Amino acid sequence: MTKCPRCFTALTGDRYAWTAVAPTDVEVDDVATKYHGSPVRSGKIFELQRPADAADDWAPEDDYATGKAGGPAVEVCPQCHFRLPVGWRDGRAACIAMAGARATGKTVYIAALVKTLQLLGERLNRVVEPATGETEVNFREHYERPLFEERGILESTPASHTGNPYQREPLIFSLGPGLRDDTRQYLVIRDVAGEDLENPGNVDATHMQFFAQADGVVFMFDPLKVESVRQQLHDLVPAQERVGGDPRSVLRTVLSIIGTGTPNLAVVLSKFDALQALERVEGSDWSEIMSQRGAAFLRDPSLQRAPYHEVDGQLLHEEVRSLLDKLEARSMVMSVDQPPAGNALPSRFFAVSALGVSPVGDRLHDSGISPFRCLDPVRWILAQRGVWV
Ligand SMILES: Nc1nc2c(ncn2[C@@H]2O[C@H](COP(=O)(O)OP(=O)(O)OP(=O)(O)O)[C@@H](O)[C@H]2O)c(=O)[nH]1
Ligand SMILES: [Mg+2]
Ligand SMILES: [Zn+2]
Repeated sequence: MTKCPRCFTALTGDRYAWTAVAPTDVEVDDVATKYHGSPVRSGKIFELQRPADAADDWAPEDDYATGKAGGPAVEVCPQCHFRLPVGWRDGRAACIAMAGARATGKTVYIAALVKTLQLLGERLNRVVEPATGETEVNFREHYERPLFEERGILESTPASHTGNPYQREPLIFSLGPGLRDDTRQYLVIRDVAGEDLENPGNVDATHMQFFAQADGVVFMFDPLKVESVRQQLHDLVPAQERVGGDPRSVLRTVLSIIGTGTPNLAVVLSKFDALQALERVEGSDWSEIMSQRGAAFLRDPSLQRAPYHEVDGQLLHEEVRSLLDKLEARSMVMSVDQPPAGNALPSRFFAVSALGVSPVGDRLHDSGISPFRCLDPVRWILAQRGVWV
């Protein structure tokens, strides 16, 4: 069973919906509008429920949809009316939602992640590419070009109530056929604006409910938000202008949105290059921690071919847990272990650096981008979903 790439609701064999490929009449679609967060217009939606007395192998008749639509039809998600990519139900997708305060590095991470996934794909003999035209344009315009071509840092992701929030559309990447069978594999990522998660009023918003249905939530924690780290880094790396809100309250909001959902929760210490730079602060306790030989957080095995490396992952998990303690983030670790609502989620701690080195003002460092451990959180989630294992 796979999920809708927008609302992440499971697509079961009991409910189907279609619309005409080129509808003649379009009007405001209340359902799609709620899930999208701003007005969406659609053609008429034709729904079909499995009849109560249907046989086990029941499926819609081949020409049911075209008959209803009076011409070519496209399948849409019965829950949110998102147009499903061709053959979507036959594939296997891992659906991931990004989370974190403003400027924690979510958007830059996605850009670096996709590049690193492509490298891993080459080793696995798989092509990683946008699965839809929308993803191709969206990824190029908002991630790839600003970062890799213009070599600038990215703008804040626009809040969902403003002009053109590109993150309302999911990023859908095809990962090629499976490693053990021919099922097409996909990775769906939904970027979010930290601003939207810093607003607790969004807990009940329908357009945020994909968090509850996600296979994985990647929650980013920015070490530069910690005053003592910022002070020690003072002369070592350029200060960053954009600063986000309180990570603890964002985590609370995210956990409330998830409610009784059961995604895997990856808690990620982002901008790890900044902490690594602390090695150079002579005589400080951070310099001692960051120069420990043999620490998992100082090596990056994520491009190794084998599936997600469980032993390395657990080692890193314990190390990052103690780093978070040191970063005065113990209360965050506690709310992961004992969430306010529902049961503790399957969770793991990670450390990543999307850029590899600190940017200088609003430009990337001259040495370019060298992502560090970016694949780990996603490979952990993919492994739980049986994608690329
Ligand atoms: N040193 C360092 N800085 C980073 C890294 N990744 C991102 N940054 C910095 O953090 C800033 C914010 O990154 P974004 O990816 O735009 O943050 P975001 O979480 O998407 O922010 P919103 O869209 O506002 O929610 C960037 O402009 C960079 O300056 C990293 O790996 N290392
Ligand atoms: Mg962003
Ligand atoms: Zn949907």
